[in-house]
Amino acid sequence: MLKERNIAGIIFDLDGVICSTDEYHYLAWKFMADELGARFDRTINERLRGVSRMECLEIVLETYQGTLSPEEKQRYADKKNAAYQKHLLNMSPASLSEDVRHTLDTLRERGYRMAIGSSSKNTPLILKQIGLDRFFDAVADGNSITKSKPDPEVFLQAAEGLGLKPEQCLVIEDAEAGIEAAQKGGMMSAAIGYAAGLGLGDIQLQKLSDLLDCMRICAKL
Ligand code: B16
Ligand code: MG
Repeated sequence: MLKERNIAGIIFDLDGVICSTDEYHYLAWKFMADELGARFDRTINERLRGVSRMECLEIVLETYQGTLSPEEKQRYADKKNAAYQKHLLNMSPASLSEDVRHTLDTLRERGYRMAIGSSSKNTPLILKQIGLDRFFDAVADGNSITKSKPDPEVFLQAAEGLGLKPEQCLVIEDAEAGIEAAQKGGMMSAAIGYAAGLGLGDIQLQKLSDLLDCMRICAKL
């Protein structure tokens, strides 16, 4: 468990952990699926957590009757992203919950190194919108990786950016693919949201600030 490790770094997933952009992904894919006449609901949506945009499109197209060329697929992916970005542009520092802000500030005070490990190519935009573009010590995201979760690449990059070994890092994730990626990368994981509901990860959090007690217990041991 956590107490057996000397955790020095925390790697946060972005969508669904730091902010509720997972809901905006759902709304944008729903809009896209309706236009295509494909069936899309919240159960299918859970499979999109943590995986890349093009992989998401393939999942959305599973119930689509027609066939799309690679160019058409790219066009739909771009259209989904444009719909998604409209929501992102309405975000501001006020979109960050008090619970998340307090957790990040407290972990900073306690001296942890902190990184983002996200599959999203929109990571720089999101961090800017919520006022966290200068907060993290390292950012690994959809723009820097070649394989998305459940491959561990994004978390290994984040750990390297922090100057830490994987076993010194704890990953916070809401996605099944993200928890699997942390395990494959040799990192402990804390599940929140959807992944916590499935009982995944080494520990489960009801809210992000639950992490503060977990880390305090670890620090005392
Ligand atoms: P984009 P995370 C992931 O972000 C989302 O969970 C996933 O649903 C999305 O498809 C992926 O980012 C790519 O996002 O289209 O913005 O590049 O959870 O890894 O922070
Ligand atoms: Mg996520």
